[in-house]
Amino acid sequence: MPYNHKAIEKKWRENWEKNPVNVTTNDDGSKREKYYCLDMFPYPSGNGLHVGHWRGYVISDVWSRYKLQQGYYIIHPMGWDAFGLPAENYAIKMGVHPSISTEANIKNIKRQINEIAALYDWDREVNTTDPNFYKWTQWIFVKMFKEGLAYEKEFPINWCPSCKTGLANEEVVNGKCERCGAEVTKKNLRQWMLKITAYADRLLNDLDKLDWPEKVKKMQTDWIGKSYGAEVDFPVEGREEKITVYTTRPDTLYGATFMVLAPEHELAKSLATDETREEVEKYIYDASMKSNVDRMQDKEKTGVFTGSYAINPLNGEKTPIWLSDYVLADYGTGAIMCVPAHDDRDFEFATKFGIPIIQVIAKDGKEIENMTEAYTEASGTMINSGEWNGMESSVLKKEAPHIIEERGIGRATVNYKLRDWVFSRQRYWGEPIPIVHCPKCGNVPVPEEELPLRLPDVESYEPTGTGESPLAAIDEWVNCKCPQCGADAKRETNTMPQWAGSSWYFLRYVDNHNDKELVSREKADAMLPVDMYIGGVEHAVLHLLYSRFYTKFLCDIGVIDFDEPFHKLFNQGMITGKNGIKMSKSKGNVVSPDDLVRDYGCDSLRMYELFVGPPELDAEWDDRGIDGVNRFLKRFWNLVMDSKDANIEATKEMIKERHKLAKDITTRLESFSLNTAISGFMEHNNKLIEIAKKAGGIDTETLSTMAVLLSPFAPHIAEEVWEQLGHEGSVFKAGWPTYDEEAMKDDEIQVPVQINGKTRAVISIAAESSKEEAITAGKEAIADKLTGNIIKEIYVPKKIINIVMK
Ligand code: ANZ
Ligand code: ZN
Repeated sequence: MPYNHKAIEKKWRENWEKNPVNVTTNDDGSKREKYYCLDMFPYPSGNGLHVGHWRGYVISDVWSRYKLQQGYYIIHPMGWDAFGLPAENYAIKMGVHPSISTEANIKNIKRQINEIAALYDWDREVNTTDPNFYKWTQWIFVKMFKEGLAYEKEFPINWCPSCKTGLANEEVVNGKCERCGAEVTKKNLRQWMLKITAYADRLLNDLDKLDWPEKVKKMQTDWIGKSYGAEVDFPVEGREEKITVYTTRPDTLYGATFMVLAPEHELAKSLATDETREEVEKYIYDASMKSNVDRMQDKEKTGVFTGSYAINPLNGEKTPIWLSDYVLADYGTGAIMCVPAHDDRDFEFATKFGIPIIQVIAKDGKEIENMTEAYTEASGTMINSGEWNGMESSVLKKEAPHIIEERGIGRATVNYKLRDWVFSRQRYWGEPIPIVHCPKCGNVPVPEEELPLRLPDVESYEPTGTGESPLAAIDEWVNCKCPQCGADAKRETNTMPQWAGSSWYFLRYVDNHNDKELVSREKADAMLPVDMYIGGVEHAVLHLLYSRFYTKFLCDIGVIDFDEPFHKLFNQGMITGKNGIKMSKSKGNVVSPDDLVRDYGCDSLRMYELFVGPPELDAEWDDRGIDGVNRFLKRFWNLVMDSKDANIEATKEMIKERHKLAKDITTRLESFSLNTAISGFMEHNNKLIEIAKKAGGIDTETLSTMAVLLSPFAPHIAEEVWEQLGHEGSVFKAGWPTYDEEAMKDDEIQVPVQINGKTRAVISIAAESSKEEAITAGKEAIADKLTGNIIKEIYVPKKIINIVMK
């Protein structure tokens, strides 16, 4: 009977439908422990899945089934991240309401996902656009509002003119909108903010607890960007106000030869003199049209002198005050002291505008004569620095903030790069922010028992571009009564960002039908947190940081009892088309899994998804490669068919091979080396075929072991083989095979090593050694005697090694 993937896969799909192999709860009284293996849930886009999407889902399914075989009960859910720009843009483009196109897309993708034959427990399915789900997304917001973590602020935010919405810093990549690629600008808008900065230290410190790739931890650490420094107050000549600068290098204070303010700084305009006013105002206006990222980029510095001077509080020097857009308004104090001798940007600026450069740190105490670039190392001896001269700069760097504090000219500070999270979007397709604006009471949250606040239907859901969401146009929705005092009031019309639902969805899976609580404590305690989270590295900062923040908040208010959501994280690499080009519809290089499943079967495609390369690296897709794994499955199948009725008794060789196989697959799985696990199957299968040629077949236990080991990777054929070999019940009830190092040992034999027929040594080698192995070992043993030219090397298996020399 030849291997017929179609028949086998159909048969087992139907069978699993009736008798699910996954144990999804512990309710049966079994003492199984839970294992929660989570995929990053997809956006239901209209393009469907390609072979690149399969990769992550196959990896997570292999891992889930492996854990199932190890005796855990598996929580392996799937759902839909269906709010947000991609779904909405798609809907606008196709001219259908987002809810309709989203539903259709979900249906299609769900069908495709089922083709993977993953253990998904569809009973746990969640959809972020379902009112029963977003009720809790809104509930979390209300809780945050009550705790003072959600607040309103007028703010110059990143604005995408094409998507017509505000964006979080995280959504701006190289000055462009992450979604559509349009140049991002600034717009002053009233925004809802989440105070993620209140959690900065915990988000930083708790990274230590996590079994995550170092790369991702580093990215989060850098994003949070904690630094120690000082604020220094500079009096302004002829004025009352002082300007406070933020610096991480207060040790260089004597070298500060000018000061720069962000163009948005509150004093910027007023520092202008009659001569400079026109130029200053023009500069301020131009800067307002650029994005932060643009401003930070390496390009020629621009700036304008205000005409005013500040006084260096340490030495009383007059320092000119400039405006420049390389200083950001929303970082530190929006004002800096500039030390051109020791900072690249300041050096460039000073050189361009002819400002003096004073070196204050010198390597080996020697002053550089003509500086051509800044000396940026923080090690050296202080010079030109009054009472600090002669000090080691790295020591001073730590002490300076405290000295400044003692002198009363500033204070030591801790600063973070992390900003509060811009949480409102001026779009339709998102969760309405559950706030009522009352003329008397101010901002009042929608009472918790009235949630969900449903997203109303609108006629035109396209963005307005006015800074208001399309919801603002629905009077009967906007006008409402204040929940607190009953006065006429208006609803908030902004919606939440894409990230709102995905920041907590993993909690809901374990109790998705609960209409009383977000998740019951009992279920949360039993099934959370996530043990393994699998997804692309593109979410290293955004989604993973937000999820950690939400989890910590929900822990703080007692909803759950843990404060890190994802114990272990695995980032799979991308599958690319030819020459490493990202697979996308627009590039026309998408490989659809549907045809491959039809021609080779799901099992072959699953295995090939892993075989293409190390799972953590990007891999180029080549359809032809699937032949190789398909051939392996056929050969294994034939071996089973030839052996199953032959009643073969296990030989030592077979037993040895069985244990080696179990060890190889287990260790490769444990180290997540899934591609070499597949090649391991191929090698051992070839070895077994060789053995079978001599012995007339392979014993049932060895073949059964292979079926179990294969079951996480190729579940259908594993089930069929298991049944063909005469076992009752599913292969997934078998349990993961163990192995015994002793049984793997090769038999050793003693062999004489001769030179020209004369025995010179006796060595012990493995009985199964090949000619090559035997001769290499023999030559090693008599290396000092091999002085002439070797003419011939003879190995009489298991008897003699003879080297013929001249
Ligand atoms: C004087 C100085 C001398 C600085 C020196 C650096 C080197 P991090 O580590 O990223 O926090 N800075 C402060 N606020 C800024 C703003 N709003 N926009 C742009 N730059 C700003 O960087 C802190 C340093 O970046 C600060 O220390 C300040 O320049 C600059 F040899 O002050 B420094
Ligand atoms: Zn009111």
